[in-house]
Amino acid sequence: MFVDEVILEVSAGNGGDGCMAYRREKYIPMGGPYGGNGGRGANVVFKADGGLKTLIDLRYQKKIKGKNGNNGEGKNKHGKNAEDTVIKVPIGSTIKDSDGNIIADLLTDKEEVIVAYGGRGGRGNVTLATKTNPCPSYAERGEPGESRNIKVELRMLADVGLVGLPSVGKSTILSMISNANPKIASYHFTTLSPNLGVVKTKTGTFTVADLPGLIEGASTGLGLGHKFLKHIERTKIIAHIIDMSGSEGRDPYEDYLTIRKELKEFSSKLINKKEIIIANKMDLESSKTNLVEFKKKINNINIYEIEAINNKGLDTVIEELQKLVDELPNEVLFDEDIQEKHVLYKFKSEKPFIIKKENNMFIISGAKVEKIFKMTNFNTEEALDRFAKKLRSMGIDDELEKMGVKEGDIVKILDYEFEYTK
Ligand SMILES: Nc1nc2c(ncn2[C@@H]2O[C@H](COP(=O)(O)OP(=O)(O)OP(=O)(O)O)[C@@H](O)[C@H]2O)c(=O)[nH]1
Ligand SMILES: [Mg+2]
Repeated sequence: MFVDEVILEVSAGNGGDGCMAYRREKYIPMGGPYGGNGGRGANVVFKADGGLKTLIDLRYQKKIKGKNGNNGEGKNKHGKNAEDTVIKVPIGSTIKDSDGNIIADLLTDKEEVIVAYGGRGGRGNVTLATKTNPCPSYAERGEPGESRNIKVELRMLADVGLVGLPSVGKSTILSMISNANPKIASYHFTTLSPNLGVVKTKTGTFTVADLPGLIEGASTGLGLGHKFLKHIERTKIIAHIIDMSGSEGRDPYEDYLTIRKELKEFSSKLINKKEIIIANKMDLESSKTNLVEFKKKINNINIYEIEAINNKGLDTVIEELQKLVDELPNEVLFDEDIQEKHVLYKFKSEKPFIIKKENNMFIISGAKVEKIFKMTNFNTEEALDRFAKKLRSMGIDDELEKMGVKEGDIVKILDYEFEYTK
């Protein structure tokens, strides 16, 4: 799979509830309010981590939930804010909302974005005290944390791209050095889309993309064309694979030139990339003499001799690749595909409420009104009054009147039903 993707539900933590308490101390008669505020709920944060290569760790985690803030306590003690939940993803991860809008592209190491905001803590009765109501008998509940469905996509930024003519052994190499199981066969164009593998070496890991074979004229659309070359624009290293045996009747040096020409025609970026040359099929008879000729023509560039099929010579190759991967800077380019689809992410300005009439019941919904509802603790008359006032100030009563509400009709918010009184 070239684009690694995971669908997740993320919920930030709820705010802690505010506390309703009175000061009761010896010799202090009318102690006044003494309840502290709740703490903020955890944000869910996604952070790019240069050490990660795939989204595999997220695949088994369908839901991510941030911790709730602590509740406020008496003696005006505020609840603690919850620590953010930080999810590490590889560099190159794109996070989208359920409509496909991009929330963030994490393109540099340690870059981070808040994907779901934690709820604020509810206010305790100390904070809620006003001149007209110096000792409220209610406190707010914590604000619910934001919850949303997201998709995380990784445009695989392979460290190394395996490039070469068809049937030179690219997929065989990938199967030997990595966890991948690509299809291998003696006919051309066995590989139709890029395969990715993760290589573990003594000192680290890197990723390799095995690309479909290129042929002369690929840049003009022959064979599978060059559409896959754009994937290696983002790689650090090109590993150029050559069938040194000339088993299909071609000259290995000509093969080398053909591929270089196609790379160059595709883009100057590719031709200037760090390249290593791998001579494969060294088990076949003609390979030794061909290699001598090849080396003469190419001016002693270091060439790695391998027999992919027998897993020979590959240890040296992967050690060298690991070294280069560690040395070279991360090349993270903006993919045009991403840019095209990139829209500025904005919260839709929501209507504060919607009222639907069903028989004699009025159902009120909307993010704002539901939030006020969830933050209200309905255990005292005063809290209920305050809730009613808030609805009135939002214009809900006026709207209900317009819709013909009568005394005693049922008004419903979420699961809560109450009778309408003027
Ligand atoms: N003798 C010999 N044959 C090899 C070696 N490596 C691969 N082959 C054979 O070469 C053929 C092509 O191998 P693949 O790995 O499928 O080649 P590819 O470059 O991925 O080919 P495409 O996906 O079609 O571009 C297969 O029959 C392999 O068994 C090798 O070191 N020696
Ligand atoms: Mg292949």
